[in-house]
Amino acid sequence: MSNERYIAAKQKWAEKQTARGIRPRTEASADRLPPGQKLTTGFPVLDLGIQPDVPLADWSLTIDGLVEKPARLSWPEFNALPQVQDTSDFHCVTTWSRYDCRWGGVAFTTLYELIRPKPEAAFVYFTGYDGYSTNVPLGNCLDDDVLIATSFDGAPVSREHGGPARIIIPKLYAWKGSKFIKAITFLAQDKPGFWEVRGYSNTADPWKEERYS
Ligand SMILES: Nc1nc2c(c(=O)[nH]1)N[C@H]1C(S)=C(S)[C@@H](COP(=O)(O)O)O[C@H]1N2
Ligand SMILES: [Mo]
Repeated sequence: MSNERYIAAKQKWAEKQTARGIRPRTEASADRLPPGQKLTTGFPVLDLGIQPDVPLADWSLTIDGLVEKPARLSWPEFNALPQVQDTSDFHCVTTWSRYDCRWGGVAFTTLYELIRPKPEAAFVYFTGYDGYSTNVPLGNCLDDDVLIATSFDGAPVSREHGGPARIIIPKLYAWKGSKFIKAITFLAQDKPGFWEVRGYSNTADPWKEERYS
């Protein structure tokens, strides 16, 4: 991970913050729906048949692997980190997309600063309380719209949608964002997650229709 890329991400983030979380859309709507997707106004639920009940008193987020300062944050500690809001579109590989999801929580870059990945860290492995996992290159995680979300449309993220906290990576298909997030591990080598070992694309770019490999 080059420092340059990190600084560029931080700069974009700072620019956006001046707009106080309001993100004007300049693209024509025709450019907004990735190929093969259909717009939905509902919010379908996709999970492994398990929606774990994690009482806030028992919740923690572990950040470990190739980092200078591993952390295990309690719910109050996590929520004391700087909070951000971001509105983004959500694309599920099963062909539905939902526009203008209003997420609030902690920017991935905030965690990055807190735990300081070692130079050899190049991949991030996410684990959920339901046993789910997924893998993403570190570079994708440093985009200004990536966050650990605790609110959706101004209310706490519901259990069915991955509460207490879930990962949002808008530029990738939604399976790359773990619901019920439990641990974030920094790795030197890529390690395929739950769907990635079951034939889903490793890269998951909706604009390139990287659905299955
Ligand atoms: N922990 C966990 N995260 C997950 C999943 C899951 O089954 N477990 N499903 C993924 C898939 S395939 C999608 S499309 C989205 C669905 O999020 P939603 O249920 O809030 O629509 O979560 C992703 N993250
Ligand atoms: Mo999905």
